[in-house]
Amino acid sequence: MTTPQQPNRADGSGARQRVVYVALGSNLGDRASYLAAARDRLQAVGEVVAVSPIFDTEAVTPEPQPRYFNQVVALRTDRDLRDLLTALQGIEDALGRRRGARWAPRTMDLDILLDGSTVVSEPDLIVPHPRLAERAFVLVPLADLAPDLVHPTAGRTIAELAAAAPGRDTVFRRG
Ligand code: A4P
Ligand code: MG
Repeated sequence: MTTPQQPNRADGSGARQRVVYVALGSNLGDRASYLAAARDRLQAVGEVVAVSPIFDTEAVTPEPQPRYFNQVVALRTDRDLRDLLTALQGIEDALGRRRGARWAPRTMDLDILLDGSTVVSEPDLIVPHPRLAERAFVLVPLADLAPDLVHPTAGRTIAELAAAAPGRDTVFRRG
């Protein structure tokens, strides 16, 4: 990690509380119910302090797939990113995620999008999410929560990236 996680507790232990943006995606089964169940379970990982609308989005996959419901939440947590990833994978498993082929349809996909200016580049943990800067299905909901946030490696705001993202016209706000 290029930005160390600073302890902030009186005894110097633990990671700092901050807001991490997490993407939720579902394109299998009752998508709205899976999103609701994931939001509920995220409350055990931190405090869900903001929730974007749900967007109905075209699957960005090599072969055609059912449309996704996508949403982004702001999660206030003191978990370090590796613990957070493990917790997110536990929620995916609890919601019936089958880990087959990459990009296969799934009941729930939870991705860590952004953790402030923190940049992590490890084989199994990349933050900001490596495809965040060009994906309308996460940029549009994220722009609803944090338009002025600057992507630490792209150097542009989320609103700018969302406005330029290909496929923006295939992302529809529900309701
Ligand atoms: N991993 C590395 N960095 C992260 C991170 N920041 N957050 C690793 C979460 N995981 C991260 O993920 C594969 C591996 O990525 C994990 O083991 C973890 O260590 P996965 O969820 O098991 O598999 P995946 O989702 O099939 O692969 P991947 O590469 O995460 O796929 P993407 O890029 O997330 O794409 N179209 C629409 N409209 N909406 C969608 O939500 N999602 C995808 C999945 C494709 N098309 C989509 C959507
Ligand atoms: Mg994923």
